Amino acid sequence: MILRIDALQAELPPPSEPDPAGAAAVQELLGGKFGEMSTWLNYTFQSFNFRSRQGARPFYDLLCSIATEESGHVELVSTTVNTMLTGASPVEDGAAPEASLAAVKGVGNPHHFIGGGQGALPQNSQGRPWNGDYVFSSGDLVEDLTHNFFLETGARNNKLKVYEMVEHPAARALTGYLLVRGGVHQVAYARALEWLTGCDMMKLFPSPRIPTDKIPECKPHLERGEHLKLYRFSERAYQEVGAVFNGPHPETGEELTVADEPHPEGAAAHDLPPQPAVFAPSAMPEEIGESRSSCAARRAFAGSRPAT
Ligand code: MN3
Repeated sequence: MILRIDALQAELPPPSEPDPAGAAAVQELLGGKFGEMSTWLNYTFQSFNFRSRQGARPFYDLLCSIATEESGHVELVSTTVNTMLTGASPVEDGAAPEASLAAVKGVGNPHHFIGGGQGALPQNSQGRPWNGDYVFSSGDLVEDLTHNFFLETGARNNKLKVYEMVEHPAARALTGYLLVRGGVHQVAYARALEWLTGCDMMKLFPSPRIPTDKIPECKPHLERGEHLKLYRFSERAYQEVGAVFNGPHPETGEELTVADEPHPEGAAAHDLPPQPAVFAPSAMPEEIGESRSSCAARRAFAGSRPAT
C-alpha cells in the first residue's frame, strides 16, 4: 500500500504574475514522454511486475523507493502549473458569464481554461495526452534499468530546456528542485547497472553536459545535500537499497547515502484562491464556503443524537 502525506516535497512560491504560456510549457514536465507521469508509472509498473524480489532485493527496493518519490514529483509539477495559472482570468465578482475569458483566447493551452478549471492536465506542452505506451516494463532487469537511466537523462534534458524557456518563479523553483532530485535517480540507475554488469557509467555524467551547480535554483538543494540522498518513503521497508546506492557522486565526489528519514521534510502547499471565471470551485465560490459550514453544523447535530 502507499501512504499519502498532505504536503509538497519542496517549497514552491505563492501565485504571482500569472503565466499561462509558461504553464503550457511546464506541462511537458508532467505529461510529456520524459515527464514525471512517465518516470512515476515506469518505475511503479516495473516494481509491481518485479519477479524474484528476494533474489534481487536491493534492485526491487531501489525501484519502489524512486517510484514513490516520482508520485510526489507529479504533485509538484501540477502545483506549479496551478500556481502559474492563478489570476490568469479575472476574479472580480460577476466576471462570469461576461467575456471574462476573452483575454486568454489563444494564450497558452486553451484546455487549461475550457477543459479544466485553470488546473494541471495529464498532457504534454502541445496539449497531447500522456500515453501508457511511454511505460517500458520488459521484465528484464538490465533492460529496464538501462531504459530508466535513459528516461532520467531525457527528463533532465527537458527540465533544463523548460528552465531556459520559463522565467516564472514557480517554474524556476520547480526545475531547480527536480534537477537535483532527478539527478539522484539518474545516478541511482547508473550505479545499479554498474553493480549488475561491471560497466563504468560514471563517465556519462553530467548528461546533458551542464553541471547542476551552474543552475542558481539548484544551489540551496545542493547545499542541503539533496543530490546525495535516496529516500525510501517508508518507515521500515526497502532497507537493502543501500547495497546499490553508494559510492562517490559522479559530479562532486561526495558519498552517496540512503537517508535515515523516510522522506524529505517538505512544505505546506499554498491554498490557491478560487477562479470564478472558470467555475473553480464554483462560479459563486462563496456558496461552497457556506456549504462547508452547513456540513459542519449537520455533523454536530448528528453527533448530539443518541446512538440507535
Ligand atoms: Mn522525478
